[in-house]
Amino acid sequence: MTAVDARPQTTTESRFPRGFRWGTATAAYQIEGAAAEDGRTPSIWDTFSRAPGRVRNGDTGDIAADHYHRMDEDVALLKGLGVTDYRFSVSWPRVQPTGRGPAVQRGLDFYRRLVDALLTAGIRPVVTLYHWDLPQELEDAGGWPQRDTAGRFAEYATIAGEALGDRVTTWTTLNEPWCAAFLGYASGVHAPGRTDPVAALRAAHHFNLAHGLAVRALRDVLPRKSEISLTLNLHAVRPLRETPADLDAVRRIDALGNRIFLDPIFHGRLPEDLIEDTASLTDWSFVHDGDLATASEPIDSLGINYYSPTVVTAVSPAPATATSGLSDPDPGHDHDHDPTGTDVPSPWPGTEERVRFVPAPGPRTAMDWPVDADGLYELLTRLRDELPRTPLMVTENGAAYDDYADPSGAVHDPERVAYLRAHLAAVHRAIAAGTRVRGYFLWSLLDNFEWAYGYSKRFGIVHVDFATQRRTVKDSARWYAAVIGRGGLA
Ligand code: IFM
Repeated sequence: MTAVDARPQTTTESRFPRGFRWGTATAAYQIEGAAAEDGRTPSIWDTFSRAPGRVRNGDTGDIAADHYHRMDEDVALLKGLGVTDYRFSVSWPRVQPTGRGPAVQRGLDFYRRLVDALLTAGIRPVVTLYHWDLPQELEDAGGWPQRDTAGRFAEYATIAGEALGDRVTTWTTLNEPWCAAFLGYASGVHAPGRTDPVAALRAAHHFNLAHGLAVRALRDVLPRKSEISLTLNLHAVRPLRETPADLDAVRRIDALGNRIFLDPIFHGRLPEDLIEDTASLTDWSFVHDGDLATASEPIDSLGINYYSPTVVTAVSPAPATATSGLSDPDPGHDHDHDPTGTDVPSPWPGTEERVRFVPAPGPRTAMDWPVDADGLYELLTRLRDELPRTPLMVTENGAAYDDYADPSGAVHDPERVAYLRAHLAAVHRAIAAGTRVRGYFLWSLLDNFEWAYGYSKRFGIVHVDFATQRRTVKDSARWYAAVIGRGGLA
């Protein structure tokens, strides 16, 4: 432990820098509902959630938290929290239903109203362009494994930038392309539910390309002071043991989970070890000349989403030795497991024979994800060292617990408060250790549609009764408001 780690968390020492951005985050399909209103057409998540057995309880985002109709109430909640920023995503099929051609003004009007309401409340809007809701027509044309989708995305970025760029200063191109590529196209537990490892690798590359094309498109239409970013769910990967074999397992997962995006976007190259590790699957000839230069178009900051660490061990040819003393294999975390409880293909193409995921120790959230704030500190300080000039934002962090409103109407969620406190302390330690973290966005403002888990997992600091759409502020929301008010942890 370093000297910085050992310092006690007193009130003074846990104050965050002046100007620190305190936010909450949401995503369109998870909260908006109004799935067929004002010209919106189905996205891959509308289709996926309707397919039998794909989403727990057959839940869909048709109504979700009905944010489309309750936007004013939700902005009032944000104002009550005292957040400086609010991160939300624009639904592509709401503003450009077929994924090509002209925009639908009624769809854009919703976001214009939202942005205006936020600005009136003194809250800075932070827009994510892609949080997984690809227009179904583009999936029908091949989806993200198809190169043309990257070009379509740039066109959509232009539409959104032209409509909102006069009032939105912070833009994020993609949210968690790892999940969209590998859970969507390799393990199939996310939309569109395909299980083709090569398609997933192609999708990952086309996300990098789409990001770079969108950065260029946005720079063309946004005012010069605008800030452009992207958000990655980087994996804090640890070896089970400090052996060369386990360290090699870490290297493989780091390549496929982290450097597959970091290297193209920040260095204009693909990791050589990734190309070698996946050589039996693809020769990467879908990467064309100039793609990596496009992907590495300079950006202004990097968003990090962090929930829990990943522990790996090398697969040994002698299973009795490899498994002794270990718990059951963990297929990874962050949605890597199938919520329906059945076996699914690995979301880690090319590593299946070599790497085993191991449950990390410690308490767990309702997602069964381990609570380990040190992983966030590890990621942030790694980025401090590897990308010293890039400001960082924690664009998502939070936890699901089995919350309920008690007879008095209160929602007590002490475990979430403990989780948030530990992770904010980790952010604070990282800042004290010289990491340029500019903001923290709590996931999530509202209980919402948790993808393949449907409404069974509650991440909100505001409870939503999905039968009545009644919002109830949880204890964690009051706690977060107090943290924001004092500018740090007590
Ligand atoms: O709900 C998701 C979000 O959409 C993306 N990041 C992880 C969250 C919790 O699973």
